[in-house]
Amino acid sequence: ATATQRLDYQAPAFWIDSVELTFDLDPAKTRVLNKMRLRRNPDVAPQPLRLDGEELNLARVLVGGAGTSFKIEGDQLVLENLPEGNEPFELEIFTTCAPNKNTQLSGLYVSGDTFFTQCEAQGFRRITYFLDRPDVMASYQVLLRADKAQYPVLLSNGNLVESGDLPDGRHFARWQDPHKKPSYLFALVAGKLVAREQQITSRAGHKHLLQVWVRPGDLGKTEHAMNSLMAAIAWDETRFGLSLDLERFMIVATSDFNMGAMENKGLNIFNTKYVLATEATATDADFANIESVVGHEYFHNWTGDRVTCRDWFQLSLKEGLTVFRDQEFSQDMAGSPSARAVKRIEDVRVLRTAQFPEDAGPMAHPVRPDSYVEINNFYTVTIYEKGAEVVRMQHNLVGRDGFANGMKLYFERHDGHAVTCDDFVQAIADANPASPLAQHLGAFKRWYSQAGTPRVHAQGQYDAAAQTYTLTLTQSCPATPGQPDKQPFVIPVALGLLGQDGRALALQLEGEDAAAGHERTLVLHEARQTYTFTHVAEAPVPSLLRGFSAPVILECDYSDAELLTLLAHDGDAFNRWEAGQRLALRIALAAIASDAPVAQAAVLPPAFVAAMRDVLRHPQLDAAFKELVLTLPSETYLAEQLQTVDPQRVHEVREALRAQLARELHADWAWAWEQHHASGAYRPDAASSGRRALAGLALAMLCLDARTSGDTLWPGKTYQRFKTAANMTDRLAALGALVGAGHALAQPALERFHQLFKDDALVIDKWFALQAGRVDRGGDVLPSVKALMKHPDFNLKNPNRARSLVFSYCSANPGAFHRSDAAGYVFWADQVLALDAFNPQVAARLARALDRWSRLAEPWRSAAREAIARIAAKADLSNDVREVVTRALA
Ligand code: BAL
Ligand code: ZN
Repeated sequence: ATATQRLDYQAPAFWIDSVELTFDLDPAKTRVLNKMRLRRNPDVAPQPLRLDGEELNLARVLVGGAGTSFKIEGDQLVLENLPEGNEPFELEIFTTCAPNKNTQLSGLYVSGDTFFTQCEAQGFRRITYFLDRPDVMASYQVLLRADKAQYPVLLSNGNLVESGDLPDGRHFARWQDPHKKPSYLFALVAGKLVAREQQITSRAGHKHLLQVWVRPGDLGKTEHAMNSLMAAIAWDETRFGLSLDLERFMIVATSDFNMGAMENKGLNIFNTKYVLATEATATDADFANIESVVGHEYFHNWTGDRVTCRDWFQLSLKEGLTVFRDQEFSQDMAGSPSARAVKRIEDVRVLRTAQFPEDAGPMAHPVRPDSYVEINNFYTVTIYEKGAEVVRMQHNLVGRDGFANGMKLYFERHDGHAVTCDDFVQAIADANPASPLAQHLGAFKRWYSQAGTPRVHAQGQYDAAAQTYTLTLTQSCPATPGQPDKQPFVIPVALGLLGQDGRALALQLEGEDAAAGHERTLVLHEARQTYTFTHVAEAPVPSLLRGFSAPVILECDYSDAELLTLLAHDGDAFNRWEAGQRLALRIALAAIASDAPVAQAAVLPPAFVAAMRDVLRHPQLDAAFKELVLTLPSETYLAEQLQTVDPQRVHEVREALRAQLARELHADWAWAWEQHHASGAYRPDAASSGRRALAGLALAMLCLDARTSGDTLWPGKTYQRFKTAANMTDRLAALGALVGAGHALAQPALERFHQLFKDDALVIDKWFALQAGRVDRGGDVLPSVKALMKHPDFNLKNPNRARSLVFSYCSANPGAFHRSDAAGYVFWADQVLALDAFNPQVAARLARALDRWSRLAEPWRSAAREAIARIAAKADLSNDVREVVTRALA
C-alpha cells in the first residue's frame, strides 16, 4: 500500500450537493440506492469522477436516469462520460453489501440483531460508492426499509420526516438531516431498541428531544448518560455560547464497537462501556468516563461536525480541540480547585505513560502528520491528547476570555466548512493580536509540525549579595522518524518561587517597577533564555511548569530537600504531586541501576516514607489527591526514563517499593481505611469517589502487607467487604486487593464475582481485565490468560472482550508480558495475527504493544524483534498492521 502525503492535497474535482440514500436492510444482503446531485468543481481542471468503494457489489449506474459506461479501478468506480459544464447532474448507484459478514465493524454491520454503522474515517465507502473524504459536504436524506418485527426502530441523522407500514410486514422511516455533512458523519441504526427520553429547553429558549437508545434490558442503566448529556449541553452554552442546533439528539449504545464512541451528526453511536452504568455494575472511573465521552461526542457537534477537517491530516483540528473541551468540562463538573487539579494530574498521567512513549518510538508523528498508509492508525494519543495540550497552551497564552473570543472568530470564519489546523490557530491568534501567541505564531505552529517531546532544562542561580535569582531555561527535542533536527518550540512555563519555609515569594523580573503576583508564565521561544528575578531575599525553591503548562519533560537538579519542600508546601497542586513523583522516581531509578537485592529491603529512605505519611494523614488535603500522591510512578513511566530497560528489574523494584510503603505505613493505611471506607448513598461525585479511591488503595496495601506478615485479619475483612459492598467501586477494589496480593481468598472471590455478574458483559470485561492485569509472581499471569482465552465467555471477535483480556495483558501489564522466556511475545504475535484476520483496526492497536522494543535489554530485545518480524513475514497482513510493524522494524 502506498502512503498518502499531506502536501499532495487537492480539492475534489466534483462536489456532491445532496444525497438520497435508500436502504433495504437485510443482514445477508442489504440493497443500497444512492442518488446524488453532483457538479464539477469549477476550480479544478476537468477530469473523470473517481468514487471510493470497498467490498461492494455493484448492480447499476445511471447518469440523469440513463445507463452509462464505467470502469472499476482497484477500489474506485471511474466515470468518464459525464455532462460537461458546471450544471448539476444526477447520478444513481445501486449496490449491495453483506452486513452480517462485516467483522471489521467499519461501514454497515450487525451487532446482536441490530444494524449499526461506523463511517469514520473511511467506512462510508463500504456502504456505497462516494467521494469519501471530509471536505465533500452534502445534504442527506435517508429512507430506511426493513422487517418491522425484527427492526422496529429505524434511525438516521437529523429529523424523522415520515414513517409507516409497507406490505409483507415491512415498514419504513425517512430521515432528513438539516445540516450538510461529510460522509464520515453518516449513521444509521435499525433494531429492537428502547429509549430514555428527555425534553429540554435550551438557554436560547429552543426545545429539544434527547434520547438514549439501548437494548430493552439496559434502560435502567442510562440515567447517568442522560444526565451527562444534559450537563454537556448546558456547559457548551455557558462556556462557549454554543447551543444545540438540532430538534433531536440521539445516543445509541452497541456492545460491538472498535472505538469509544462516534460523533455522527445528531446520532452518536457509543460503545456500551461509555453509556451503561448503575452503582452496582459500574465504578467511579466508569461514571467519570461516561461523563467525559458523552461530553466529548456532544462537543464534536460544533468542533468536528459544523466545522470539520479538510483532510485527515487535520484530524487533531477536531480531536485535540474536542479533548481539550471535554477535559475542561470534566474539570468544571468536578468543581473545587483541588478536584480540578486531580483531573489535571490524571490527564497528564495518561499523556506521559502513553503519548510520551509514542513520541519517542517508531510511530512518532506530529500532531498534524505528514503522511500515513492507514488513517485508522493515526487515531492516536498524539492526535488526541498531545493535540489537546497544544490547544491548552493556546488557551493559556491568550487567557480564558481571549480563547473564547478566538473560538467565536473561528466559527464566524469557518462554520459549515472543512478547514485546517492552521485555520484554527490563526483564528485564536487573530482574536488576540497582542498576545504572546500572536507574537510568536510562526514558531508556535511547530507544535503541529514537529514530533517528539521537547526537553526543558532549568538551571537556577541565587546571588545573595544582589538578592537576585537567575533562571536559565534551555530546550531541545530529540530526533524522530523523518525529522532529524528540530527548531525551538514556544513553551509557556508557568512558575512560582517558594521560600525555604514554603511561603510563596512575590515575583519581580529585572526591569519591572514592582512585583506582580506570586505566579507568572514565562514564554520560552528560543533555544536558551535567561530570566532574572530581583528582590529575592533568600535562596528560593522554584516551582516550574505549574499545572503542566506545556507537554515537555522538565529537567531540574532539585535536591531531595527542595522536593520535600515542594511536596509539603507548593500552592500548585499539580507540582505538589509532581514533587512526590520526582522523589519516588529518583529512588526507584537508583535502585534499578544498582545490583542490590531489593525484596524485603528498605529502599525508600525514612524521609520519603515520613513525607508520604504526612500527605496521607494531612488534615486538609483531599482524599483523591492523597491517592494520587501515594501511588508510585507506573512501570511504563519508570521504563521511559531508562536508556536500556530490563523490564523484570523495573517490576521487581517497583513491587519492592510498594511492599515497603505497605509495611512501613501499615498503621496509616489502617487509619486511612477506617476514615474513608464508610459509604452512604452512592454518588459518583469527585469528593465521594476520592474517598473510595483512597479507601481502595489502603485495602490493597493492607492485603499486600498481609502477604509477607502472614496477617489474616485484613484479607478476611477485605473478603467481607467484597461480599457486602454496596457498589461496584468498593466491590472491585476489594476483589482487586485480594487478587493483587495473590491471596488464597482471591480465587473464591473471583468465582463468586463471575457468578453474580455472569449476565452483564461490561462487568465480565472487568473480571477478565483484573486477572490479565494482576501483579505477576514468577510468571503466573500468562498461563491464566491462556486458560481464560478458553473460557466460554471469551470471544476475540468482540473488541471490548479482546481489550479486557488480551490488551490488558500485552499492553498494560509490563511485568507479566516481558517474560525472559519470550512466551509473552509469542502469545502477542499470535493474537495480532488472529485479530488481523477479521478486524485490522483492533489488530493494529495491539500491534503497538512492542513499539518500544529497541530499548529493551537482552534477551527481551532480540525476542521482541523476532516476534515483530514473525508478524511482518505474513504475506496477507492488513495495511493497518503492516504499517505498524514496518515502522517498528525500520
Ligand atoms: N471521531 C472518532 C471518535 C471520537 O474521537 O469522538
Ligand atoms: Zn473525538
